[in-house]
Amino acid sequence: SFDAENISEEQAIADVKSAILNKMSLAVGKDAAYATDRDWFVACALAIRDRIAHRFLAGKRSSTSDGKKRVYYLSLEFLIGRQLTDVLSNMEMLDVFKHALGDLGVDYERVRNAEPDAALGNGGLGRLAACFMESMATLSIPAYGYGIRYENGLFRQAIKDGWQQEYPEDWLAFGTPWEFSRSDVIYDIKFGGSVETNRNDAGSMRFTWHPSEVVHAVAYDTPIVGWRGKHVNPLRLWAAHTMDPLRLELFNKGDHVGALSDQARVESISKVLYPSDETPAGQELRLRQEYFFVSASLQDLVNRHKRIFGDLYSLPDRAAIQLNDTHPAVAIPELMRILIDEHGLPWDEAWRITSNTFSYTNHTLLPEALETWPLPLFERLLPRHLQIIYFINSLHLEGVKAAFPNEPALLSSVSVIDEQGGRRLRMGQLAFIGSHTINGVSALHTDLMRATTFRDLHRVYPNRIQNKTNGITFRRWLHQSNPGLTGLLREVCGDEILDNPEAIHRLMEHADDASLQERISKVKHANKVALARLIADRTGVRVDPAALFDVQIKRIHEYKRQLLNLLETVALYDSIRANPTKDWVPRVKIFAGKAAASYVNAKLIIKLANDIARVVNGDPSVHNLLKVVFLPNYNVSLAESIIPAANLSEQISTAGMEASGTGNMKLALNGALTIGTIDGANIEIHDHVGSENIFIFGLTTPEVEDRRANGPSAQTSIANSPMLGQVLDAVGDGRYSPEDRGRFRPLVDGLRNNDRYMVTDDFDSYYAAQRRVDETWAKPDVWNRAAIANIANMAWFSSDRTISEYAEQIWKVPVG
Ligand code: DL6
Repeated sequence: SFDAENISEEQAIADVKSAILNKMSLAVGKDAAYATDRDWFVACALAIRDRIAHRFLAGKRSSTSDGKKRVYYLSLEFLIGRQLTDVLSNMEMLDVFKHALGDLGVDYERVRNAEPDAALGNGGLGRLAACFMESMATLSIPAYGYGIRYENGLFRQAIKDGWQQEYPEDWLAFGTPWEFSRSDVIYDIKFGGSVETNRNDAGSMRFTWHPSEVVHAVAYDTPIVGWRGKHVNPLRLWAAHTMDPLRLELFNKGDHVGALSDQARVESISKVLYPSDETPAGQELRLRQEYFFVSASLQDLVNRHKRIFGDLYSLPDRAAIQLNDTHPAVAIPELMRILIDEHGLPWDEAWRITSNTFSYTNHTLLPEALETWPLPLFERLLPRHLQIIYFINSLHLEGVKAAFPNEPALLSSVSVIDEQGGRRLRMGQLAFIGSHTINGVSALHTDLMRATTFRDLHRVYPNRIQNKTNGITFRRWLHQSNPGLTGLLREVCGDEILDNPEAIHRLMEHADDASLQERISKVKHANKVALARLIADRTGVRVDPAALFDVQIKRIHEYKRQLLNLLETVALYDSIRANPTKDWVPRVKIFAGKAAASYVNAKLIIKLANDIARVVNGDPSVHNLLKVVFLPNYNVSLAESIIPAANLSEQISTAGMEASGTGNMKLALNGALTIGTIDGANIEIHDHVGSENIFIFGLTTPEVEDRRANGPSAQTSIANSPMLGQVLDAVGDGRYSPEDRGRFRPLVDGLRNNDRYMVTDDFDSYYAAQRRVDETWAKPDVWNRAAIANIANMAWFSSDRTISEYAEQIWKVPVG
């Protein structure tokens, strides 16, 4: 950008130096001589934030004056990670800042590492929201992200004696320099109470909600900078405050604790992110969080729309609201309430506006993860919304009855109310009915939505479901996290790759070129040396960067089948010991991921990984042919270190269960080969990179269904695989837990008696696929060529492509 400002590089560095020093003394309040790494981080962030602010305001002004349609992305999670490198790089100021700091005797890497990760999300869903925000800014789509400003993000994971321990993550303990607090943007959020019904003179009904509690939502804006800094969008996060922070009356009576307890209760709404992923949170506080951020966001956008356009009839033409999963689905009755109760619109008009404004993304079909709320709880917290939902549902069911008069059974499956097993509200049904478009996140997932979870709703509304395969931002996941590979790509394919990922395809022209293969492998090796150092620092385990780095990094969940990988690790360990002189491929199995704190089996799987690591790594008889590493506290920053160093990407979920996956895309883009099932976006990765460049194994989705229905049973699969039988015996009998021999019995018994995730059925085919991996690794030219083919063919997985599709086909907003 110094070019754009027409100044020399020296001048740019000098300007930045003085801006940083200025911030150090005037904002941080320190002398540079005494500054800590964190102080330097804050000074740098504030210095670059000043430059962003101008573009931020300009962007807001121009979309307001142009009356452009805006996108509102409502998400309970934004897994942003660190922002300094992202912002500097997108502002094209990274090198200037590095130089400026260097001149001041400060190492940029240390400054970068001083920034805490903003871990306002659990995993894929939250990280997708962060990639989407960056792509929307890059494509100059006027957009707001709306979410919650959690004081504590996803817990910090420590591993003690091999067990996961959870500690609070306090990224906000010392504030964050990125945000602008908007103490003037405050909304009342109401809860509880009752609804009064009256008829007005014209005979129509009027509903007045008398809440029993009112909470304040206060806005904090973080600017999200697009590539080359052309456009900046706000991520507006809401914090909860009490109306009356200290109830004076109580305080004066000496009940200091009582006076503050109300405040603590209210503010708990934005205290902590629910650490569940693919499992229902199901707590009152969670519903309060959902309504809290939805209501604040809708009041905010309705106000903005009215201010600019005068009335609310044109809302669908000027606003597209995307619901990131069902967590914000209460937005549908909330917008109806605002339009009807607060702005006096008739029902039909309000419904036209609402159903033409919302669209909904589904991220999982796991039945236990589909959100439902007990009616009594919902009614107690949101009595008016329940009335509205009942009315939406009755009109919807009337329509269904009229269209399908001979199918009464259809009604119970498409109803928002689940009448079985205690009456509950089904948020998926609500989101579907209130949206003009519903999308899945990979081709297979979308097909399964149509065929299973939403089969009947899809019959009723056959044109609503679309597919939008996920994507990742190449700025963070290639350019910033893998500068070595990016440099090489620029050289071979030209600088165009920075703006147009399709240009990376040019690499294919040189795929057979030995010198390119050599260079690609050198870049990978350098990244592996760095990761090996990190592994030694964090776990004490020494690994050889020349070994095959085999990584499985993601949330720990039974359907993702870390257990399958661990069982194969044990089988491999046994095979090496049985035949130590064979030409085994040296491997490092790297695991990282967090388990939901209450997920007993997932925590036991972490313990198993650590127990296996202890035995294998301590066994000199395997001669370093196998090492097992569990890296604690997986987060965005750790992913940025692991992904560029990976050779093999483990994407081994039970077919039909991983909606898409996005780690699979990041790893392939960085030249790792995938070993994977025919699941989620693995299928599209396979289509793009070609069968010879990916290791596919396992049952297909229909085969999984068939086995579930007709067998054979897990017992039979185990009986048919002597190797698996031995591994299960060893793990179940305590070979890896001599101090507590029964420790892993629950995992093994679970597989023997009810192998819901088909680990036993897929074991042999997975083991065989791993041996194909070994064979390929033994031919470096073949491996490197395949790595090149992966990198070269990943352009389609850019989140810029995904967002362009949302923009054109769902939101109807122009791109660029
Ligand atoms: O769509 C983003 C991401 C997918 O890539 C993963 O496959 C999927 O598991 C994940 N879903 C969730 C569901 N959480 N809830 N609800 O995180 O979404």
